Amino acid sequence: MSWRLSMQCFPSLVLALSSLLGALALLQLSLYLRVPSRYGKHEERLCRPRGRLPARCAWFLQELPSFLVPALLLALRSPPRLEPLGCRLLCCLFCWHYFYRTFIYPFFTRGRPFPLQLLFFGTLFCIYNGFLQGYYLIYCAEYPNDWCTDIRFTSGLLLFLLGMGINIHSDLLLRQLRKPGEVTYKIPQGGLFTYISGANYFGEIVEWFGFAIATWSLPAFAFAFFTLCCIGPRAYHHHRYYLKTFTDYPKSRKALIPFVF
Ligand code: NDX
Repeated sequence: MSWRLSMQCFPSLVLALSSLLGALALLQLSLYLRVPSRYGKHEERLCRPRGRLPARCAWFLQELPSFLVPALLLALRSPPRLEPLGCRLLCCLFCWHYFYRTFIYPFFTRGRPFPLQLLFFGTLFCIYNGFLQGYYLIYCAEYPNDWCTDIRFTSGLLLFLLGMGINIHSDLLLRQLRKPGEVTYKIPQGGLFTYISGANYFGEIVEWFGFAIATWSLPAFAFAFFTLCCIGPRAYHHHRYYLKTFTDYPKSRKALIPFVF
C-alpha cells in the first residue's frame, strides 16, 4: 500500500484560499485595530481569563500544523517533486521558520498561559495557512530552473533571512527580561528594541514579505499581508501599553517602523 499523495493543482482553489486569507487579514485588522488580541500583556486588562493552557504547550500545539502540513505534503507527494530546485527550497524555508516556532520557541518561552479559545482559532489558522503555502509550492508553483539566481529569489531570500534573524534575536531579548517563573513586564532593551517596541513583529513582517518576493506567489503575498494586519496593530498596542505603564519609557522609540511609526 502506498502512503504517497496523488493530488493535482487546482488554480481556482489556490485563488479562493488566498482571497479568503486576504479577507481574514482585513477582518483581523478591523477587529484588532482598536482592541488588541487578548493574550499576553493585553489579556488581563481586557477580560477575566477563562480556560488557559501553559504557554509552552499552547505555542507548540498551535504552531505544529504550520510545520507538519507542508512537510507532509512535500514528503508524501507522488511522484516526488524533484524539479525545479526553487520549489523545494522555498517549501523548506517555510518549514524552517515553523520548525523554530514549533520545536524551539515554545520550549524556551517564559510567557503567560495562553487562552484556549485563541489557541483553537490559532491552530485552525495554522492548518489553513500551512496547507495553502505547502499545496501551492508543491503542486502548483512553476519556476524556471535558474530561479535561484533570479533577483526576486535572491533579494527575497536575503530579506527572509534578515527578518528571521531580527525575529529570533528579539524573541531572545524578550525572554531574557524574565527569570524562570516570573510574569512581570519590563522595558525591552537592545537590538532593534532600541528603536521600536515591536522588534520581534518587525522581523516577522520583513521575513514574510521576503518570502513572498522569493516565491512571487499570491498565497505568500496574502500571508505576508495577513501577518502585517495581525501583528502590526499588536505592535502599536504594545507601544501604547509601554508608554502608559512606564513613565521612563524612551520617548524616541517608535511602535513598529524605526524612526517612522
Ligand atoms: N500565532 C500568528 N482572527 C497567533 C496566535 C493568535 O504565530 O481568530 C498568528 C501566530 C492567533 C493568530 C496567530 C491568528 C489570528 C487569530 C489569533 C487569535 C485570534 C485571531 C486566530 C496564529 C483570529 C480571525 C478572527 C481574523 C480569524 O506573558 P507574555 O506571554 O506576555 O510574555 C511575552 C514576553 N514579553 C515580555 N516579557 C517581559 N517583559 C516584556 N515587556 C515583554 N513583552 C513580551 O515575550 C511572550 O512570552 C514573549 C513574546 O510576546 P509578544 O506579545 O511580544 O509576542 P507574541 O504575540 O506572543 O508572538 C510571539 C512570536 C513573535 O515572534 C511573533 O512575531 C510571532 O510569534 N507571531 C505571533 C502572531 C502571529 C504571527 C507571528 C504571524 O502572523 N506570522
